Amino acid sequence: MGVDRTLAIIKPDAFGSRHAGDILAHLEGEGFRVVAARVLRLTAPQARTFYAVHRGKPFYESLVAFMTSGPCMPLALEGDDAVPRLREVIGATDPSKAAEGSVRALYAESVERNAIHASDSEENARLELGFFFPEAELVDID
Ligand code: 3AN
Repeated sequence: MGVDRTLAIIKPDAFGSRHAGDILAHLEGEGFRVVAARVLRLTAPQARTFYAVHRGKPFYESLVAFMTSGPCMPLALEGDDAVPRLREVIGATDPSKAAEGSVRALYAESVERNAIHASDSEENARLELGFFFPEAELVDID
């Protein structure tokens, strides 16, 4: 275990319903520090690239449409054991199965409109952080 970084995205459902502040507070309350943040609207090519692992799945086109439907908020987060810890804090993909008190239990509407993304491995965290943030934009906290 060590301090490391991971990527979260507050998705268009949660950003549009003005829960970005609540979710940021929740993540900070769980010990994460924000080392970079943006607000942007993904283009279709960007969303397709970001979710390329899901290409061909039945929900892929709908996922791309949802992720491009409005602004979202990518966050670079730092914390102890950040990748697995953040997965735990956000809860299961399906909010009806997400642990009580997790971000998705609190703010997600459905399996697709599930409020937040989090990298699922250290390798993907590196790739996904690079997708949104040049190294120079990640601040040194200490
Ligand atoms: P997670 O976001 O928990 O890592 P993934 O990587 O399996 O889950 O799925 C990526 C995104 O695709 C989810 N956050 C969700 O928005 C969407 N998704 C996943 N599975 C489904 C599904 N069965 N039906 C609709 N959308 C889905």
